[in-house]
Amino acid sequence: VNSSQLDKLEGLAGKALTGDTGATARLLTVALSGGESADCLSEVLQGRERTAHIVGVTGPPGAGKSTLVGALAHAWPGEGRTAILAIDPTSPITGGAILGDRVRMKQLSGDSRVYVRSVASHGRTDGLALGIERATDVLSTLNFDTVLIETVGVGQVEVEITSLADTTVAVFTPGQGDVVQAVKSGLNEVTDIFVVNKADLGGADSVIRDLRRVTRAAVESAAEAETTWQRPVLGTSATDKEGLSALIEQIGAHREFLERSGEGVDRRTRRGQLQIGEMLNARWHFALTELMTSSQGREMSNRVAMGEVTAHGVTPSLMSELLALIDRQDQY
Ligand SMILES: Nc1nc2c(ncn2[C@@H]2O[C@H](COP(=O)(O)OP(=O)(O)OP(=O)(O)O)[C@@H](O)[C@H]2O)c(=O)[nH]1
Ligand SMILES: [Mg+2]
Repeated sequence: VNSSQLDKLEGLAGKALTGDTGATARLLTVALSGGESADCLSEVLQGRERTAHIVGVTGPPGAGKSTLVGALAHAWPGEGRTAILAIDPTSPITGGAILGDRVRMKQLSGDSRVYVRSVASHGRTDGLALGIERATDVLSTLNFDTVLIETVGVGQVEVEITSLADTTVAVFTPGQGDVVQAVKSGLNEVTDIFVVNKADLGGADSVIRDLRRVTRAAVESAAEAETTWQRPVLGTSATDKEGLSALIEQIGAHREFLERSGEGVDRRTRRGQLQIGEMLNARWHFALTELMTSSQGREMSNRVAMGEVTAHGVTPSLMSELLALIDRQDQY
């Protein structure tokens, strides 16, 4: 690894730790663009404490996620710093990124406890953005108390966010159709806190009631109650700043629950599994492509197709070829 690059990234990380927003922005750019420098950054941050609580905010388009996330960060009590990673659609039609940014800029100008970064989704269809896992990891080493991630409202369930967040908040609005149905078809399992935003427009009460009915977990004993999170359903008005402290309180309660029940360790472990799995998958696929397009691979494939040998029969020898290829990749 290039040592001058390591030094540069070390320097930026040092500055970012003291709250330097320019340095923070540059580190995030490195993380988001991926490649060798991003790997280098991961190395620099290796061994540092990851203390931030990561909160994912998801929900359908226009539910008020950007407004809510900005208002929450601003209303957060104490001196702790909050980072917002807002994944905005890159659509030239809706101008999502620009609109969302404008909303947040207006809310947050002058609040030095809050750092905001918009990230373009660049065609990733799961509501996240390329490099977002690494960007989140970077922020969690930089003395932020909370990292709020707003996912793109692509109109479907953004389940992927739950592999990244400690706490997942789903935002709905009254009068957007059958919320209960939407929740039943997948969001129920992965959401920790339900929010019915735009409560100022009326009609929120019945949606809240319906949601409470379908999301309540069955608990049979006191011991089970200790280890079962009862997903709260809250009404908010992001524009009128109503219900924000109740939501902040529930996010804190869920954070405590994760610690107390051991569920937090499980979630972090799953995150690590995904990271390792992605890395191994990439290496494996690279080697597999190399092997199958080699003359040996093509000849073997042809013989399998002609019925001279079986795929099952050639697997052991191909497997050792693959491992040898991966070994050779390591030498570079
Ligand atoms: N009446 C009312 N309007 C709200 C509330 N929260 C947000 N809005 C409005 O709803 C519109 C959409 O808000 P955004 O915060 O951009 O919604 P979003 O979920 O981030 O939208 P996308 O990122 O495009 O999916 C804006 O015009 C907001 O001003 C609320 O609590 N009450
Ligand atoms: Mg938004």
